[in-house]
Amino acid sequence: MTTRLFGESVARREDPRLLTGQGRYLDDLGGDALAAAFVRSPHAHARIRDIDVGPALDVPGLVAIYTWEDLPERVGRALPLLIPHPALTHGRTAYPLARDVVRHVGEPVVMVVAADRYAAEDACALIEVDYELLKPVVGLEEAVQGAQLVHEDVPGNIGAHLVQEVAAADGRGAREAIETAPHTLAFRLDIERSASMPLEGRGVYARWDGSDLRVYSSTQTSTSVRMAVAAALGLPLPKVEVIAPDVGGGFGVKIVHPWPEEIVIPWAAMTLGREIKWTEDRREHFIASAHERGQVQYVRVGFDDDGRVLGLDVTILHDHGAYTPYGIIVPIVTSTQLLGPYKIGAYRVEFSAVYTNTVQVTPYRGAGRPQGVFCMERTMDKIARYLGKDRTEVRSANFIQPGEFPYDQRMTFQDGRPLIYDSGNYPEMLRMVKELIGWDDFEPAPGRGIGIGCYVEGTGVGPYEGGHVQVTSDGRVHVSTGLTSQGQGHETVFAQIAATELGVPIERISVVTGDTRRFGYAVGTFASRAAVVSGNAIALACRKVRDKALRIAADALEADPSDLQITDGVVHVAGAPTASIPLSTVAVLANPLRYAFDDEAAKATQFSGTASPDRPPVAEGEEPGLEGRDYYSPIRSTFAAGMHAAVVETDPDTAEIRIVRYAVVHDCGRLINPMIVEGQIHGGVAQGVGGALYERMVYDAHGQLVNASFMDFLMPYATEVPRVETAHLETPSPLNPLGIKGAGEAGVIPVSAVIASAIEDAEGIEIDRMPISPSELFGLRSAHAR
Ligand code: MCN
Repeated sequence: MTTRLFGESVARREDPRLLTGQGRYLDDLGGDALAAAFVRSPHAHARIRDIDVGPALDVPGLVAIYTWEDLPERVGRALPLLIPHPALTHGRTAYPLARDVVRHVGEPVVMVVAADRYAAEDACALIEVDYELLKPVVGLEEAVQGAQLVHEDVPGNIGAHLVQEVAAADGRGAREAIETAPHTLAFRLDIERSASMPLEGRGVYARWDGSDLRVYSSTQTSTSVRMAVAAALGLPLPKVEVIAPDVGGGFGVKIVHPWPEEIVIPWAAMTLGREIKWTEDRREHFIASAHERGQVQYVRVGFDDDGRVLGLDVTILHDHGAYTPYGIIVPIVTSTQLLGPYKIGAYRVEFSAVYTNTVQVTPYRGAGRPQGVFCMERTMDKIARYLGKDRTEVRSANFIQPGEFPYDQRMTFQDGRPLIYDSGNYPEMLRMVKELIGWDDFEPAPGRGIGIGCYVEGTGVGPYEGGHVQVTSDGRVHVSTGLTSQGQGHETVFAQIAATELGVPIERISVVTGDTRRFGYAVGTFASRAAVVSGNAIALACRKVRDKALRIAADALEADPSDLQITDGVVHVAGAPTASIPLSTVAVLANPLRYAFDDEAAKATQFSGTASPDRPPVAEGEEPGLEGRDYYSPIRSTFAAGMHAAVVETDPDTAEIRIVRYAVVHDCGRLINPMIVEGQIHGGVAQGVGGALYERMVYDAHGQLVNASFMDFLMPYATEVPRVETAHLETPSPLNPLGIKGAGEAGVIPVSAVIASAIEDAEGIEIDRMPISPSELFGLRSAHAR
């Protein structure tokens, strides 16, 4: 049957369009729009004494120049703090344009609008901002000394401090359990800053027609941008539409809503009555969007002779940059998800979110999990090394067993709900990954090592998503959902779900995402949630439509709905394909205002069921049209899991690190499209390789990001990314109707831990930092030899 497509590796339907240059990205729109450009702070920390726009006023093509003082009160307010938390006692957000103090290089200070980007940039170059320099706070150690403050009213630069502690079954706390354990270890882990680096940066294009505002944004959250813009501009929600066109990658950075540019550009478009567009350049992306990952972790662990963890105590210093627009979600995720697939006796996780004069931190693919997994997996490796045991044996000794689900980690998850794992099979996963990489047959040799890393990932977080499904009288099915797409393949997978649920060939199904004109209530694409939350919502909406189609068809065919099924877009009596009616005809019947597009549909009028004189044309309780809408709101997150293993070789002279093999076993519940999931994993692993070996944001003592270009910021090329060998395990989630778990971030999460594990095996030197470069490895070798 052509319509049972759930679980099939259907080729990505969006690719012919995207790969032949027919995608419509932000910068493809608004060819006639005015251009915006920004004067951004060249200093990490300074007070604005004066802004002189005079020299720029003669630039040909200049239309307008705006500073914070030009913004109306409502527009100029500090940007919203999106996810407040009781521990975030000193949350701080920026103003759309800097008000009096700039707190990182790149902060927008002045907006220029001009006929084109050249003129706008020329004007920017002539605007003189007089700054009083303040001492910048750079580096976690310096920040927590508190001698200089990023925000004058935030003592010690501590924005948030949270301790989460879970006692052992005998009531002992983590510190006591560690002190009384047979063995203890203590160590420090350093994780450097990195960032989402989508091919397409951010961008906004706004137009006002005198009554309504339309905003295009390269965003992961169009519905939330809409709410933010409407609120800031004082417009009723129906007067604002936000559309995410094709988006060339997001990886987390486009989750923030609103970005300053998403407020000031629509406002200026309204004020001037002109279309205005801005597309971020790469340098702006480096210095004025968001980073992530940077943490220092102090770990103490107590364990028994088998390597079972009796107590774990982790203290995290999290570099939050200058602002906390997205709350403290990243360190919260680190501290809850570092527990991984393990039963830990007693644990205590403490973090401080620390302000520095650097770009703010918001989630980047993995969002705190790579740091947590690095912590726990380094711990497992160190225990194994200490006890002289195989690293997989120590992991096995700590695994949650298949019969123990649902497993309550007795902590609060990032959404405020209990941290309960719904399903999984970690011992089987370990067996699979060991077999895939050949763990037991691996021949150790100097300069050649094997490593492993395990993780669990809470996916499909709420609060909700919706789906709308409409069958039109030409037999086509139009699916829409409010969340956005950045390359995940949603046009394909959501069509697969609809094809399977409705029994319609996929060629007749189209999918629209991220357009508030089509679907106004949605949360967004992040935290590996689209498949679970929108996927189930679309399935539920399809079921409504299917039920309605069967009711109408039953009437027409004088059959019982329970005897009907839909195959290849035709409703028929089960086992009697000739007693049938096409869905296109059902769609015509569903709307008594008949308009037949073709002969087939015209024939629908021969069915008299719905035209009975003693019934209203639209039956009671029904609505006209063959369409339906439904929402799915998960009770709590569903937990995907994975185990990766790698073989690396290190050069004895240059300390170059080469990944020779990379194996992944992954469990995201029922797979909608295995090929797409594998693509997601491959992409994630590539980003993970960047985090493990290459990518870091290098700030100097003045708070200047010295490697803010692709000339200097190392990313892996295809030549550095290994072939990824993948196998799937499917433990369906009992929490949602389709039994699925998320997959979008999985690939990136354990890579640094896996590579560190393998380098350590190759070199016999402990690796406590990510990334690790050849020169650092060389330095560690020299130190080790002394
Ligand atoms: N999928 C599936 N079967 C499952 C689970 C997922 O077939 N059991 C498919 C989904 O249908 C979807 C893809 O795998 O096509 C990823 O699904 P999901 O885990 O729901 O993740 P989201 O769709 O919510 O995407 C968000 C996730 C995140 S958080 C980041 S960051 C990220 C990522 O996706 N950013 C990306 N992958 C990206 N891929 C691209 N190309 N570009 C980005 O910016």
